[in-house]
Amino acid sequence: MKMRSAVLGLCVAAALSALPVLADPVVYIDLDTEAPGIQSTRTAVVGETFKIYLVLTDDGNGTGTTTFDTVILGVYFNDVKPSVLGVTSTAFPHAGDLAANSETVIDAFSKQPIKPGGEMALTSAQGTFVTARTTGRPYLSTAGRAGLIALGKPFSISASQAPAIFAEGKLNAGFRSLATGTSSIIAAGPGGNAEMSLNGQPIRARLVPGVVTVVPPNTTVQPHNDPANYQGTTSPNGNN
Ligand SMILES: [Ca+2]
Repeated sequence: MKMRSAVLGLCVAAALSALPVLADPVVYIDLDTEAPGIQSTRTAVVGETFKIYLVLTDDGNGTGTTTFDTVILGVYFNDVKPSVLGVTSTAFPHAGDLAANSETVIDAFSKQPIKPGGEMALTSAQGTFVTARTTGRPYLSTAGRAGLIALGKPFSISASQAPAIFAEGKLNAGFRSLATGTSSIIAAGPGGNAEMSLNGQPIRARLVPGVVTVVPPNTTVQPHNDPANYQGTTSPNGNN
């Protein structure tokens, strides 16, 4: 019996190693659009409004390049309690430099051509909440979903390129008065769908949330450009 399971294990291992190793796209939330690099944490005082970037990278696994013709992301937050973060219904996201990654890019919902900086159509993501993959808690709020489609040549991101900004959005801290607390923010394919696709084939991404701590008014907040938060920086003093 032991021998049989060992042989079976070898067969499974051989079958797994024969599978193509796919590139591994990653979706980050950059919580500080002013500071270079990706900041995954920040502190905000009640009433503060701040911008975020939804950033796509490829972590270099497998082929090291991800090609896709469609990307649709919903933004979700308030996984600990309601109203720590909120959005203004009149604040629409703007397309990032990914909109220039292919010759002809259209908004996934308005179907209109779009360039970097262009206002994106925002579609309700109500009823498509996702559960935080890391904590198992459901997200209570959503900013809606937006998307880009490349006509012709697909989008391409690789580990050797700078991270591509999908969109810039805006969030309010302490959406109801004195809603202090913590919230993670995640960008994910809505309704359990994949984040991207190519010719209709779904491509799942690894999702890295940003974590915001909302503190009472008149709290002194340290600058957000703490080098320890830089992606890829391991030295706490940022000297490496
Ligand atoms: Ca940044």
